[in-house]
Amino acid sequence: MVKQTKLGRLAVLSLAVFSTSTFAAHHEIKMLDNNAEGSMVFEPGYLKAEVGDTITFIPTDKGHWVESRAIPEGAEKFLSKEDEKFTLTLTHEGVYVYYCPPHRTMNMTGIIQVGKSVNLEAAQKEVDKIEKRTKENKGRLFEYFDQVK
Ligand SMILES: [Cu+2]
Repeated sequence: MVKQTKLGRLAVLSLAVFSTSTFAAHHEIKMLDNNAEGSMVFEPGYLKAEVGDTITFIPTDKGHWVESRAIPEGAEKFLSKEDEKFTLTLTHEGVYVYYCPPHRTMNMTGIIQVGKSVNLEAAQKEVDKIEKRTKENKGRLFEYFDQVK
C-alpha cells in the first residue's frame, strides 16, 4: 500500500519535472494594496519557476512597481515603471529577491526561486537587510525565504 503511494508520487513528480523543463511556463504576480496576508503585497510572494519561464507583474492596484535586489550572478537587474505591466524572462538559476520601492518599509517584497538556490547566501543577506529596515508586515519576507529549497 505504502509502496504504491510512493511510486504514484514519484510518477507525478517526474512528470512535473519533465514538463517544466520542456515547456517554458508563464507566471503572473499581482501587485496589491491588500490581500489575506496584509497590506502592500505581491501575490504570490514566493514563486517557484524554471529557467526560460516568464513572469508578468500585474499592476492590479495603483502606486506600485518592482525592483530587483539580490539576483543570481549573470542575471539582469530589473526595474519596472509605476502602474505598468512588466514581463521578465528568467535566464539564470537562483533566488531573486525584489521589492516595491515606495513600499519597501511595509515589506512589499517577494522571492522568485528559479531552479536551484545557487546564490542562497547573498539572498539571505539581502533578506536580512530588508527585514531590518521594514516597519510594517515584519517577518513576511522571512516567511517567503523559508520556502526556498
Ligand atoms: Cu507597492
